Amino acid sequence: MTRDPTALAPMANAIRALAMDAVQAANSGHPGMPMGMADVATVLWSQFLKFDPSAPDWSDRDRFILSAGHGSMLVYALLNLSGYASPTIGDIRKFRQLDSVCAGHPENFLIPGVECTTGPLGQGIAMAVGFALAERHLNARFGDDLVDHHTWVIAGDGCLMEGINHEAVGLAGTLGLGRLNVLWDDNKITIDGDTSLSTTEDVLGRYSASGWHVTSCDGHDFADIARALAEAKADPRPSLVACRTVIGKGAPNKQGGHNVHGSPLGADEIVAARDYLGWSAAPFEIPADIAANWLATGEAGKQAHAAWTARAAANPNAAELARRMAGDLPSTDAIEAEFAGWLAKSQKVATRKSSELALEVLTAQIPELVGGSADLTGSNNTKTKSTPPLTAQDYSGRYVYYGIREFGMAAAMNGMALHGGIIPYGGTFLVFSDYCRNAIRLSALQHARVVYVLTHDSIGLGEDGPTHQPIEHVMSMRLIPNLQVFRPADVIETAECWQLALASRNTPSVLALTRQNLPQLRTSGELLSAKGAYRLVAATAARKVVIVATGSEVEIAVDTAKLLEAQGIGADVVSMPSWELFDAQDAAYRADVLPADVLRVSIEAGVTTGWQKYVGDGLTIGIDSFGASAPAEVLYDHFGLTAAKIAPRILDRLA
Ligand SMILES: Cc1ncc(C[n+]2csc(CCOP(=O)(O)OP(=O)(O)O)c2C)c(N)n1
Ligand SMILES: [Mg+2]
Repeated sequence: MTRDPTALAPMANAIRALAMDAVQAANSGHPGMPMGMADVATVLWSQFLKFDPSAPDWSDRDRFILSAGHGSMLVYALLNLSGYASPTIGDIRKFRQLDSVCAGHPENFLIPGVECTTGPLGQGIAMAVGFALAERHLNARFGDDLVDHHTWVIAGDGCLMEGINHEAVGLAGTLGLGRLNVLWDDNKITIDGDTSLSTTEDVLGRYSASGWHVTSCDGHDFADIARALAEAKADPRPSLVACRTVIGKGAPNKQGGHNVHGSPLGADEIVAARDYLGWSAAPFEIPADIAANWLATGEAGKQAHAAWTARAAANPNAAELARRMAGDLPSTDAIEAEFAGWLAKSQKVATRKSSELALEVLTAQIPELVGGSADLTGSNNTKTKSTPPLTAQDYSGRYVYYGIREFGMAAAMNGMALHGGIIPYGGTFLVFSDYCRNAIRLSALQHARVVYVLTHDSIGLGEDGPTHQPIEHVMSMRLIPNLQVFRPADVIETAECWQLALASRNTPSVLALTRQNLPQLRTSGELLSAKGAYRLVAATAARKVVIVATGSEVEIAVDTAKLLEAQGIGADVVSMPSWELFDAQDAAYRADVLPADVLRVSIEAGVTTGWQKYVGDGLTIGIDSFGASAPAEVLYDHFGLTAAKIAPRILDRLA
């Protein structure tokens, strides 16, 4: 533990030097934030943060989240200086270049010590809420001996201005997440200039009103920083520490101005900064005594890790915690046996209800499933008997009442998934996926196993009308890389899609589910949804048509095929619960399911753009306008989505 200011100042200057030199070498990047927060970060890492650089995956480490991701050089410098294997000085020299792990913004999949990907402002702090919640939940289950850590966040003015910040602050306050400590880089500067251009908010007052502990410090006074951080750590409420700082501190002619936010200092200013800071070392060189002081910051954490390892060795629950943290599922035999029994049942239920039935089985067998909804529990069907409420009074619960905070919920779920030990799922209406879209995108980018239960997935929701009826949503979700979008057609496919979602360690999933009841179409077959699409009904007469459909429209496809067969036209029906999984099949399978030598027709109650990929110049039947307010059956007829209206169109095309 280093408290000597004469040692701390050069340590902080090492961060400044690396930041300004790396940004200069890249001729791109953000020196202002790392230089401004160097002093605060040095105190945090040398006196408070619990970490073992030799074990970046140690489950009981404190989590450090750089919400102000544009200041990525700060975390790269901290990890390198404190002795993590990655990034190396070579990586830092190649900051922002293709072959360096030091990407423009910190990416969790490139460097083990980077807990989450940040850059989209506000989401780091919102993910931190999930990290802090995961810690309390696992602590309630496994006890202080195994789970006892803090979540530390550095956030900027931008993070605190973004709307998602309000959701995160409200959630953390309500859940009493006292181990969440946010260090605000209160430099009163954003890209456009002084913060007074755009805000007059009493930030501390807002946090305080939301149940947070708030305090301030001089972000360039080591003793005052340590005082504030100790206060934050001790307070049982989540804490916000306003650290008054000067952006670009150390660049004598540029500090304090908005131009230092996101541009290299330039050769002359770097010379001036070296002089001002008394930093004579060459670029990317750290004097030995300063390097040694930095390496010493990991010592306390190494000892804490060793003590933890000894406790874990004697703890009968340690193996279960290790399983969960590794992301391995428990045995799924009982789940598979239960679902196999459903084939003979013929249940006619909405897929949102099917999802609830599946979740009853899954949550009973998989204790790491933690559910929730953004105030639509009864509509999303996300609550089960095995998931009692997770509250400030009882963190052992498994159901989070997120409130009307879709974006905050999605980001918190990312945080929980990335913390490890939890597989989060959460619900809202599919149409409101737009409210949390960037967090869904970050689930995919970060390889986070999060399951989005998005119900009311089409005009089939009926009377609530066009504001609530998704049209472009399923298709636009399919545009996000590394996101599995499932639209199951019945109770069997819904159970299969849940199984596939949970088995996908590094991929988030969306389940698009109906409000309206659907017949059970499948009575045989095992995990057919794993192929993404499969032949549900084979043509009886000579095959002239293949109809491919998803979700609630598979029933319509089956009825349409019957009308065609009655006229001697052979028609296959293909159910396609997942584009992504189908695209992953080999060419022979894909050609067999969707042969090019017959008329191919798609039916989906949403935009038709995109279906051409599977049906070529065949028919794409869908809805390319907003919906309307009416009962579901009336709307399906109005928009031409009935067998009686589709069959003649197909016959026309064949004629
Ligand atoms: C959601 C989002 N909107 C906009 C941006 C672009 N952007 C990056 S940094 C920044 C200004 C942030 O100001 P502040 O947090 O005060 O950072 P500082 O300038 O103090 O380093 C903006 C607008 C972003 N990264 N994310
Ligand atoms: Mg700022």
